Amino acid sequence: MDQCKLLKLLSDLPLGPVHYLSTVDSTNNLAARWAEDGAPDLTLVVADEQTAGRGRLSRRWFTPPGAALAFSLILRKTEQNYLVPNDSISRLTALGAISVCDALEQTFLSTHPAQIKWPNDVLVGRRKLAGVLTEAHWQGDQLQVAILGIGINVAPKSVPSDENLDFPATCLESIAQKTVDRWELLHEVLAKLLHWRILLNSPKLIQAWERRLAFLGEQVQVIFKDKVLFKGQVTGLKSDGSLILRTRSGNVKDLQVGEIRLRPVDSPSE
Ligand code: BT5
Repeated sequence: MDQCKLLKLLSDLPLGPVHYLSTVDSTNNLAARWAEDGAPDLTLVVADEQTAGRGRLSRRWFTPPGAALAFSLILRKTEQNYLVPNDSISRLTALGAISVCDALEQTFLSTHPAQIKWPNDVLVGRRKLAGVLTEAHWQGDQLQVAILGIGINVAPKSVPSDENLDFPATCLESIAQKTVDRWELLHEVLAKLLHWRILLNSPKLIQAWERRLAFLGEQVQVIFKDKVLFKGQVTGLKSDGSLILRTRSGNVKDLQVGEIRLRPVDSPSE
């Protein structure tokens, strides 16, 4: 891939400026710097390799060259396009995760359902295939810009070794059992993102997220700083994207996006 080919590939989509880099520290870092310099809504940064790709809470995201998709989209409040209310930032993460799931199923995985492990992981066959990192930039108490970063494992080389993982991982080619054109997938994910962006503040987004919720009806462990806080059954989502769980004693708890991780109770890693 190169800048010219990428522009051509994405020319039918109403995006902002599109940038391709063969290597970068993190597409989210670069997008954030450009956003600060005024880069417009829907500016896209795509990299073949990230040397310091990031997950949530300073965790690492592994992106070796030639094997994965790593990109960030600048979402800016404009006259035509709004963002989300300040208390609904998790909708932006859902926008990314739902678009990845839809695109996977529409292109290479029509027989393998993709699910969302709340709040930001895309799972196929209960293994992590993609992750979403949303970073919000505020002006006073107003959300002005969000950087939506997406990493998708395509070829087997993109999957980190087990000792670097806190949840089992996989890649698209292992599931699809064939070679995959990652740029075709990029095009489809972006097309889905543009579709769902219009529905960002609609109940439809939460409904689509809930339909794809991993472990729905199952018992999970809620983990905070490597400690199991409690166990509960996943029962759904609230309209702000918080996760609803019912504990064994019948109490209903909501989880806000934060330093929380979920594990199915039967997880071999626990
Ligand atoms: C995420 O964080 O899953 C968000 C990942 C977002 C990556 C994209 S790539 C483009 C953009 N630029 C960036 O710098 N980031 C975004 P989290 O839920 O915190 O998961 C991080 C954890 O996933 C790590 O601690 C590892 O255990 C695991 N991990 C790291 N690399 C992985 C990979 N390639 N596949 C599966 N799991 C991985």
